[in-house]
Amino acid sequence: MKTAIITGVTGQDGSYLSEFLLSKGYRVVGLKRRTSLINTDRVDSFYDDPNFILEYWDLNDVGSLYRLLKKYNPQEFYNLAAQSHVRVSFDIPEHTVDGVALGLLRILEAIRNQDDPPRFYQASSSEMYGDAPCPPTGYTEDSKMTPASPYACAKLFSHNLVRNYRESYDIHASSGILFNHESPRRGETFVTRKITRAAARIKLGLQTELHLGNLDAMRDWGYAGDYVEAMWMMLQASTPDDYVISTGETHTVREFLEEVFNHAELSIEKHVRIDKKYFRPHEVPLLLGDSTKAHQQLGWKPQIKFKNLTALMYEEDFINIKH
Ligand code: NAP
Ligand code: F7E
Repeated sequence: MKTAIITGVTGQDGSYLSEFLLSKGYRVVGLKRRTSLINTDRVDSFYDDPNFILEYWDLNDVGSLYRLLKKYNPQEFYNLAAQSHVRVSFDIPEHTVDGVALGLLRILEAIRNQDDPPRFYQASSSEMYGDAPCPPTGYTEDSKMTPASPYACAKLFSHNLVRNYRESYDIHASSGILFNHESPRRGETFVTRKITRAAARIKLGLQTELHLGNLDAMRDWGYAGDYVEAMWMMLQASTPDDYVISTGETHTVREFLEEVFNHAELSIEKHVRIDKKYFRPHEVPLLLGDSTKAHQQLGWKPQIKFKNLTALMYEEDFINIKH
């Protein structure tokens, strides 16, 4: 039986990846930080699976990392933990950068010092492109990157560090440059989930207004369940590499809003207000990814695209809030 360690297991991607690996017969060791309230909602459905183990750890905790690597001797290690909210990274830059950049450095150092280092996956991000000019068919692995937030700067540092460790120490370390991916388990303050949740609550008479920021920003939105499979595929490849994971479609926040509100038969004019507090000091105006390399070399393709994604997120929020 293979063992995989996943950091950030309580997050959106951590929960989908755990389910996926458990279904493939892995033993999954999920690392979570201590919180004052229980935050295992996303892993509750497989919490009792005998092959699923939770351990405490934090991105700044080097000692526990060495102990856990020794205890479980994993074949695969997925680093998904991060303060992942771009807007919040302007408010708490030091915390964000310490976790995303130095946290990753700590993990890579521990891994390269193992007798038999696990294969390693790093959660890189399309935010690393920032406001660099976008080619008509989308950003590729080789496109210029000009990150536009503390979060994105730290992710680019980490992205470069993974390549540096791969080349310097011959470890199997890959980075997935994942474009925005969403699901009913998406954090409630990211724009897609904020919209689907508010639409469901308005429909059910629990809320009257939804306050949003910049509706003109464009994103390449995919489905988290599809994207975690790409992470696993990267670690099964004979050689490590970097891969863009995206749908190849881009839409404005306004289009996402319209799609959901039309589906719910709600009026945007009546319920939506623009609020300056949700604008960012530096916006990333357009993200569009070209995942040709992942398709050709890994055989990966997204299954769920924009229209189905908006409907599935709204429907699940509606059902859960109603009950
Ligand atoms: P998420 O839902 O925000 O989950 C982040 C996870 O990291 C949570 O489990 C969180 O724990 C944990 N975490 C945060 N700070 C930590 C710390 N100091 N020590 C230990 N754990 C910590 O993020 P996601 O959407 O699943 O994304 C997974 C990864 O992919 C992140 O690295 C993100 O930056 C990156 N990424 C995401 C996207 C996307 O569109 N979703 C795109 C590209 C890259 P709590 O549950 O306790 O908060
Ligand atoms: O914003 C605009 C906002 O916070 C998307 C993270 O997973 O994906 C995510 O980062 C767009 C931005 O995601 C609101 O200005 C308008 O242009 O949902 P978001 P993000 O910043 O793209 C990348 C790939 C990651 O790596 C990150 O970890 O929507 N927007 N009004 C709003 N955004 C929010 N959050 N809230 C609003 O009210």
